[in-house]
Amino acid sequence: MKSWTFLLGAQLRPGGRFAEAPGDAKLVGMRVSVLGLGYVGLPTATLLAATGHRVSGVEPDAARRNSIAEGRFFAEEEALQPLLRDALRDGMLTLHAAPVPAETFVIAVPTPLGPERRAVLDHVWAAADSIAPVLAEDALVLLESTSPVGTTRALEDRLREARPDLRTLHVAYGPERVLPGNLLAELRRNPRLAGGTTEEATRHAVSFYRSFVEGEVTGTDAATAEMAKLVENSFRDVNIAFANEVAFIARHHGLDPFAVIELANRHPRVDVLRPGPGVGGHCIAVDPWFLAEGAPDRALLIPAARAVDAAAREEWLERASALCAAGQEVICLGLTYKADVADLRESPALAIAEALARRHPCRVRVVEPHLKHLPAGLREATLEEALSGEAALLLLVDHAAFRAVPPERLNGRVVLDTRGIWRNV
Ligand code: SAJ
Repeated sequence: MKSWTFLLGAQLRPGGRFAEAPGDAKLVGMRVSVLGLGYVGLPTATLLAATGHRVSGVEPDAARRNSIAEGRFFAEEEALQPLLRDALRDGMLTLHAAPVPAETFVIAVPTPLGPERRAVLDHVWAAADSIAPVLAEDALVLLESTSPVGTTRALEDRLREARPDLRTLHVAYGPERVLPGNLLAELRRNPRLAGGTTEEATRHAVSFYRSFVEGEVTGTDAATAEMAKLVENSFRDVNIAFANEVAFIARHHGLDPFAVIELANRHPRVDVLRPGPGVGGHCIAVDPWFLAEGAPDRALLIPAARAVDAAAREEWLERASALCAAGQEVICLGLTYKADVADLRESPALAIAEALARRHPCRVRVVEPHLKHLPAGLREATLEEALSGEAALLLLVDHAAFRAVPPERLNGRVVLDTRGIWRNV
């Protein structure tokens, strides 16, 4: 039985699914199926359930389903845990290996980068094929996975081909903008886009997001929403690459790049980002290629930015490697892709530490306070060992624990600080 209700006095149109909702009317109590319970899918499913939707979370990986059921998944996302526990306990969120019927389907599956630097959409197509048999008339299908321009339209074509019997189907793109480390708050508060393949689909998608998101929801068409998402992360990638190029040039002149950038940023319209050992995470290092693949001949800056990123990794690897070759032990501080998360996806710190350890197996150890176990092949050191010994220190991640090191403990030590947090010692 359909049981959604509108809040704030809006009317439910008999037989309709999204009545014209006056003002800020909100839709709750809908059956929503979220496909893929990862970084985006799990917080989304949890927030939807907390808002009053009845959510079926679809995750084919049994081990991940179990660890979600036991509250062991994303334990570092502290704000998420109580909401997730409540949603599971109250039965507002149920876990499934395959899709069950629902009014709205949210596809939040991975879209990795393939060997040709093109998006691999296999998981999206598999998700589409899995929901096709359970789609009902008037269903809303939302793609949230980061995807090249045109994917939502292709998704709709695939669903229509599988279900030619459906008269009405609404398909839209609803990109996420969450920052790992603060998933729930970002999901709730960030403004977001919703772009349908038709105006009606856009309207339905906007209503859906307004039902659980506090940030402004802007409607657009599917292709514009797809490209806007790619532009956001490419903008960051290109700007971090610029910061790294500034760092190369500053070091060439014997200058401190962080001091140069700090002073340049005193200009009211300048905001250079921070140089580092390169960009990691599943989004920023990947999405620029999805943007470029749509028009490879027109993408000049994006591949250049990616090349600068590779050069930043290379520079720090070579500098540390030279120390090892001269007989020095090097302790790498940090492995994760950014500060204060336990996430190793596309981490430049991990890539540098692993390459260094492969070259000099006996001379490299690693401190990573956010991981219980280091990846195979890396030898562990404690922060205290790093600070009290003679080894050179390669600071790769600006974790709070490393920021808190008193400057006097680094006196007289050989320090390679990729992040600029110890540069004044
Ligand atoms: N980094 C630098 N210098 C900086 C800022 C970041 O080297 O000045 C590095 C970080 O160390 C890290 C990488 O960039 O390796 C990315 O970190 P991040 O915090 O900038 O972003 P992510 O990957 O955690 O999340 C991004 C966000 N996108 C933008 O800020 C435009 C987030 O809002 C997106 O939702 C997310 O990608 C995503 O899922 O697409």
